[in-house]
Amino acid sequence: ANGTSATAKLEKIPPAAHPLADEPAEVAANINYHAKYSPHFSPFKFEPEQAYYASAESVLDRLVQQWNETYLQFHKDDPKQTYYLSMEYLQGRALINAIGNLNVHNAYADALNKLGHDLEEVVEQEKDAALGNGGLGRLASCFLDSMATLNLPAWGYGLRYKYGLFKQLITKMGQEEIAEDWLEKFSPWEVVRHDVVFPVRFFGRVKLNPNGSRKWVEGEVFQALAYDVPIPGYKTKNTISLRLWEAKASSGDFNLFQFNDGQYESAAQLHSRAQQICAVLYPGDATESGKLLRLKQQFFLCSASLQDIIHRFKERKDGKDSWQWSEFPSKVAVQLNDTHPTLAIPELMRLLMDDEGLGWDEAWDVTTRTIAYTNHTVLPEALEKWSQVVMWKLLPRHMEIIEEIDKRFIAMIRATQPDLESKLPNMRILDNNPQKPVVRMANLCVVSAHTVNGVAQLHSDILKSELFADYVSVWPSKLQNKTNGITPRRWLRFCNPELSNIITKWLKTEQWVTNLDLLVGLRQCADNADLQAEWASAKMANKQRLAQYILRVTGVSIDPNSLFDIQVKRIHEYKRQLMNILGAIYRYKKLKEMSPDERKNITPRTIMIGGKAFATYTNAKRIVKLVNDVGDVVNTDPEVNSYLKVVFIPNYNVSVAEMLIPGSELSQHISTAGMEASGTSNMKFSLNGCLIIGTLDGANVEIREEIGEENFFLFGATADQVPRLRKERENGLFKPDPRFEEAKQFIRSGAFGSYDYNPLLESLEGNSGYGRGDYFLVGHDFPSYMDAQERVDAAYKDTKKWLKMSILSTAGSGKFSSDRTISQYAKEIWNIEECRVP
Ligand code: HBZ
Repeated sequence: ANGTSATAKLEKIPPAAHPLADEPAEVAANINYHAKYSPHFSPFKFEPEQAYYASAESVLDRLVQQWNETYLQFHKDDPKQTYYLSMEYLQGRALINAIGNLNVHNAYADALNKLGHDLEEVVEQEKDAALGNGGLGRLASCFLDSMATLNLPAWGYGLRYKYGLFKQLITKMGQEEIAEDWLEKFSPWEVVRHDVVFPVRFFGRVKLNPNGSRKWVEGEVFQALAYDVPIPGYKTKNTISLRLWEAKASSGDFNLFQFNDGQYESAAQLHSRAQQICAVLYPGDATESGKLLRLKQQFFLCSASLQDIIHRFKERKDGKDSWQWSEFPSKVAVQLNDTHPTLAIPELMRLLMDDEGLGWDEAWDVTTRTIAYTNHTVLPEALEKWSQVVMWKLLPRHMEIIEEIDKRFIAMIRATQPDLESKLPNMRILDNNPQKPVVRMANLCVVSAHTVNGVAQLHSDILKSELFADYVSVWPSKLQNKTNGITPRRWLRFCNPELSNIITKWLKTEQWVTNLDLLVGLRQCADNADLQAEWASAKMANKQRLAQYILRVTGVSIDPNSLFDIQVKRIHEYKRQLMNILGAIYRYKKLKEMSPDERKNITPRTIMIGGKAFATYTNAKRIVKLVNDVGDVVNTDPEVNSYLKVVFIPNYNVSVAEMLIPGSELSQHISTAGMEASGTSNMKFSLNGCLIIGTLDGANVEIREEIGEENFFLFGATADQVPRLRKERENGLFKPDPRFEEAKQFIRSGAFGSYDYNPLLESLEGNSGYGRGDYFLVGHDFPSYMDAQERVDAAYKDTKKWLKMSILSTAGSGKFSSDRTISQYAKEIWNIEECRVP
């Protein structure tokens, strides 16, 4: 009662202190307030770092207000809501994005000036939040930005890893990984919610109740504690949440008796076990190693999130009649970001049956109408399979439920489509191979979700015709396509203000930031000499900034007048960074053979390659080493280094991307056709007026369609040719191109040092012990790749033509806004509508 009356009193007193006005003087006063009173650092120091924290805290003041209004609105209107479950979010920096979305950029720039600081320098104090590996994690972050901007009632759920993606150091040995504690100082963007806590159980056993119901009991129970991160929409009050769970032990789990007895470690055993759960992001980007801890993480996310979702569903029904579970799917949509959160399926079944008392049929109906699944890969080694033995131990009740889903699926097929009998061993969820019985998570998702989607048209077509082909006749409309997108706020408006201003000037509106299709308006002025001149000068400014950055982090000086050619993404054999570096090696060798006069006709190039290799992926690490070794030789060769530089960009991450992409002129998206589900950096480069050299793979296909085939440097086999070409390769029918042989031979000659590159080279050969007989068809595609590179050089010499192509790339990128993607998910999968704060 005391608390309530105190709250009533508080509401009568108008909040004093720092007003949230947009005038620089008041913003400065607010930053000043936080600098003085922050509990996190001394008030006597006001270096850029303190200026960053104080600015962030002052921005959070604004966000908290909008955030509260948003949730009041959601609570009042009680619309259907979407919950995006993802093991990864690659958020990058938040400050510059938040002040941009809040439309207070200039006010903060001026305010910091008044306080003796420079906004750009202050912004760079922030560590990237890298709770993801690559494209899949960054996609989740772009989606959150779009969901907020489109005023959708939506939440992101994830885990609060202490150590996100490792930091990459480049040494004489190649890549080295350093753990990075992004929370070392503290994150000003999270709000811990001690009022939002749910128990999550592991191990234990299933108890049979006298009434026939079942209950999961005993084992270990941890607490999931919520940390909320605000996600502001662009120029809207709507601010949604990314809710990250942290694992804690209950205070009662601390054994005071043991501790007093001097047994410190065992006294705190459960506490240290709890800490392990969210200690590190799983650093895999393709392969799955059967780590129990990873399975624990996945279940932890699913269980905590679903308990929270169910709690909210019940809470909204407060005051009305008690809830109808059949209404749950008209209030809740759950999207699984790949199979990583698949355990949401049996966990929702368990909660509904064992805790809420529903029967199987009712629970199954609710579950399948709630859950949808996105697939991000067709690589067989990346399809998750969990050992049944491990699953029975860790999640015995869930295994019972999965067995039942499997059993009922088989019965359904036998009853309705007996012709599929021969396909059943591949379609069913359990693989009962006695050597290693496993649960196939993708199959569980396809059987249980109401919708399954791929992430680009070609990828979705492949899902239908190959990976999930057997299911198409069972559920003809379950498979959909949702071509990926990127947020135009972070990936153009904020990372490339120079180009953004030009676009706004020529389109005479800034509406393109939320309606990216308006970029087509640039088409009609692609030939305009004034636009081209402005376009060229923005690109040059960005190239100079990039050159300074490269000099600072690598010591290599690059020429802003050379063609800036970039490939940045996780290092993987299917992405074929090896083809890129072989091309660079061939180019270097030809330059060496030329006379000084002949060289004068050459288009100078700077080839930049960056990306992280999974720590145990040896061939990927060899590729990193090779790029660095080639760079060391080429860049210090005075004969040719004004025509060619090769630079490895260390520690590629979101912030580095924001610097590189605006300064790029050519980018490489050269995966073996059929293997890259979509790619999203291709969209970022294209949006920033960078031309693409690429294969007909993933979203490249659609980008080329949108920007026009004459503006895309295409090469290589198509996806439907790949199986035949692999067979021919196996059967010794492949005739290598002399350029390919020459490049490999040059490495073998020791031109780039004495490191043993044989395993890498042998992976490109027919039937080697190391490789898979050039499974990725580098040899087949190399000649057409080199031909396409010649077309690039020729096009670059014609500056007007190149600028026109660049403008047309931006003009044709409207489709690739994540606003478009998310609108499609909202309409075609989630069935949700906007809920806007007035
Ligand atoms: O998802 C990527 C795809 O390779 C890319 O083509 C697509 O554009 C992007 C977004 O749809 N996939 C990943 O990034 N996958 C992972 O990072 C990953 C992480 C953990 C795993 C497996 C894969 O266990």
